[in-house]
Amino acid sequence: MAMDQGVRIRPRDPALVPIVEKVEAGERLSLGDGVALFRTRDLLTVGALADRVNRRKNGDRVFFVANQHLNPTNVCVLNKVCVFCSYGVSPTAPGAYTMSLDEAFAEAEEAREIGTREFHIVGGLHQKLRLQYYLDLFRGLKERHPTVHIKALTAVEIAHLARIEGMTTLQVLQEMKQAGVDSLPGGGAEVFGPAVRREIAEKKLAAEEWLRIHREAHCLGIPSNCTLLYGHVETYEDRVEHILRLRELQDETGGFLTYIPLAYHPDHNELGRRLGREGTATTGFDDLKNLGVGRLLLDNFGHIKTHWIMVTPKISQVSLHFGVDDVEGTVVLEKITHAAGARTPVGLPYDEMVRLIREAGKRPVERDALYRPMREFD
Ligand code: V47
Ligand code: SF4
Repeated sequence: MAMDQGVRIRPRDPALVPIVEKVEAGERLSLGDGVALFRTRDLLTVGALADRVNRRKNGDRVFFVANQHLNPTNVCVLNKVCVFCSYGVSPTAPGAYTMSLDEAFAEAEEAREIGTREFHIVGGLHQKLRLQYYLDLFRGLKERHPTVHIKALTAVEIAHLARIEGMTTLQVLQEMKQAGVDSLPGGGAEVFGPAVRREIAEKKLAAEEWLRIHREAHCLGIPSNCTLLYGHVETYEDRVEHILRLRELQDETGGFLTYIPLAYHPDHNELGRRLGREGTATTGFDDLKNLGVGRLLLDNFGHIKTHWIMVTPKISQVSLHFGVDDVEGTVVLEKITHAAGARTPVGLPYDEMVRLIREAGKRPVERDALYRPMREFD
């Protein structure tokens, strides 16, 4: 493939020379390339390369969405299993909550005033909340907000509902689609490598199951997102192998909309205590690295999303020159990362999203959940 005419990138780290050549020739990067990119201290070369790839795909447009997170319950049967999570709790824990449908509809009412285009709905795996509750929630939301896209339930929640209902995950997905679900969020993937999974989420849905459920969704015409939880016990090889499995599924289905690396937050959870990491989140260097390397390895993805909630709005803004074209959205009220010590705001006003993008010298585009432009700014 012919490369763009930009100035030749000259890495300071000689290990990156063959990678620069490959990217300039439009060649796909390998496992070894990915590991070298994570290992290098030459962050600016990673950023320049990722920026070049992103500009080829998205020009100087940066997307954001007016979205609203809804978390129906924090009660989760896996609260002792996912040792990295501070959100999921037992039903008797202080602060445990489960929304009635009316409470969820009332929280969603804010959508009318602030122009929400997407509900992002995820939560814990509640032993007693049946599939019908979720189907009623989706139908009720669609009735009340017919133009708002519903992005709901991680593969882990879908597998849980299938298990308690004695259904297949495909059947659950079909019911969800009929009830108005338009796409799936990318959570629950964590790190696919079995050794890491054993350490941070033993007995949680295996990698193969997570990938199978996303494949099923794609086959039903439900697009989805995908994630990697980084910054805990995983190695660079674990990160790259995980990303390459996502690339493989994307080659097969084309159903992923975007990739979102998630920065591990160590407060108020077992893993943070075990690692002696409380109060020390990931560094800006590693946050930018994960975004840039994601852009470079996932050559078949249209978009790379920074979750500003986890890496701060400032790092997200800088990442717009490190291969990122999507700054998530307004969010309104985030709970999962804040339970684990995030010090970022729980939501950002629409105008602030526009300002962050503009000040980075990029063109803000308010998108819908499927990346169709809704409003473009100069
Ligand atoms: O699945 C849990 C992660 C995920 C912690 O699809 C943690 O557009 C960091 O998936 N530190 C939920 N991460 C969030 C998620 C997401 C977020 C934004 C956008 C999208 C999307 C998806 O959060 C969980 C888990 O992987 N998580 N605990 C923690 N302590
Ligand atoms: Fe439950 Fe999800 Fe937290 Fe695991 S990450 S404990 S499945 S809420």
